[in-house]
Order: sequence, then structure tokens, then C-alpha cells
Amino acid sequence: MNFIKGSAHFQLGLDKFEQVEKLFTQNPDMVGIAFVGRSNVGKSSMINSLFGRKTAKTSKTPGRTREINVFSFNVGDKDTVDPELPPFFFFDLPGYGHAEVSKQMQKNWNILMATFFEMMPTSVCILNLQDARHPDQKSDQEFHTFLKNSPHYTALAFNKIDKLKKQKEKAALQKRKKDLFAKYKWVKQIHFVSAESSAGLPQLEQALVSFLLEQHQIKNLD
Ligand SMILES: Nc1nc2c(ncn2[C@@H]2O[C@H](COP(=O)(O)OP(=O)(O)O)[C@@H](O)[C@H]2O)c(=O)[nH]1
Ligand SMILES: [Mg+2]
Repeated sequence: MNFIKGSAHFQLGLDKFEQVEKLFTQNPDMVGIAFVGRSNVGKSSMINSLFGRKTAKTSKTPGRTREINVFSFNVGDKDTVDPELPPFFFFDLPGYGHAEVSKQMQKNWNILMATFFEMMPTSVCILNLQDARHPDQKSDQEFHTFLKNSPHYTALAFNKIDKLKKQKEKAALQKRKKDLFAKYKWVKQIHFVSAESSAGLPQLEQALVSFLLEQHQIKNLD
């Protein structure tokens, strides 16, 4: 099973915490993935590589950059949508760690994200993207103190591994993986990927699809 490329459709953008509350109150059974990371870490590129080239472009409407963008998508075999499976959802979250944003914008982000992670059903997992060359930055650490008490299934993906040319850099990252697992005990998986070269993406996609199918199955047993 895989993501059906080209099946992702933009549903809506949320920029007020009341909208987030409304979405999750009305749709407590959403199964999906929340993409979150520093701005510029490659969230849009990753989404395009996973779901089809033009997906994240839909969200490039000016003013949407500070919004939570909600997309639906399908899962199936090769290019065929599985009719037994309902649509799944992914959330392209506004990036954290902007040095240049105003205090007010930072405050809005905090309120929006706090509401999002508090209300988000546990059938949605969190995929935190970090830069493989600069992992565990201050803003990443801050995000993880925020995540620490979250009941959500969390995976970490280090993007831009194509930029690690030297063996030494790759070895250092592998070592870092062990340290990070120890430090961030709530992280269930760590992936090394490149949205640009697609390295590691098939494995990440399989892991995400497994999570979605498992959650779908749990819901249908209830
Ligand atoms: N070398 C390399 N560059 C990447 C990769 N992923 C994203 N980028 C570049 O990083 C920049 C920011 O990417 P974008 O997807 O807009 O980041 P976002 O702000 O997190 O959505 C762009 O110039 C991308 O081309 C990657 O895996 N490798
Ligand atoms: Mg983006």
C-alpha cells in the first residue's frame, strides 16, 4: 500500500484556534499525519515528494503561510485507490523558529499549535522534520518540550541528507540518532530522508501508511 500520488486535495486553512476546535470537534475520527518543523526545513518539498509534485503549491496562496493547511488523500496499491479505505488527512503546519516574526505572531502560533495538539485525535501522528545538517536546534528542542506530554505517536525525519557528502558527517548523524532516541523518549521512529533525491522516502511512506491502516482498523473495531 502507498499514498496515491495526485490524490491529495486541499480542504481548508485554519488560522484561528476556534476553527481548530471546530474541525476536531466535528471530526473526532480523522486519521492522518501532521507535518511540523522549522520553516525552510523542507515540509512543502517533502509533501510534494510524498503525495505528488503539485500538492503543496495549493497552499502557496499569500496569507496562508501562517495557517494550518488541511489536505485529504487516498491510500491504495500502486495507482489504484482502495475503495474499502476512507480518505485520510494530512496537516501542513506553519513552521516554527522564525527569528523575524513579531511577538504577536509568535503568540498566535503558540495558541494555534497548543489548541491543535491538544484537540488532535491520537489517530493523527506527528511527523517532525529536522535538518540533517543542523539537527536539534533550539526551536526544535522547544517544540519537543511542548510535545513531551503529548499522547500522539511521533516520528522524526531528518531531511536534506543529500547535503551530507562526507562519511564523517553521516557517521556523526547515526551517533546522534542514538542520543536523540535517549533524549526524546516519545519519538517512536527516526528516519533519514531527502525530499530532493527521494532517499529514504519509500521507507518513511511505508511507516506512515502502516500507522494509518492500523488506526483505521482500530476505529473499525470500535
Ligand atoms: N538539498 C536539499 N534541499 C531541500 C530538500 N528539501 C527541501 N529543500 C530546499 O529547502 C528549501 C525550503 O524548502 P520548503 O519545502 O519550502 O520548506 P518549508 O518551509 O519547510 O516548507 C527549498 O529551497 C527546497 O528546495 C532536500 O531534501 N535536499
Ligand atoms: Mg512550506
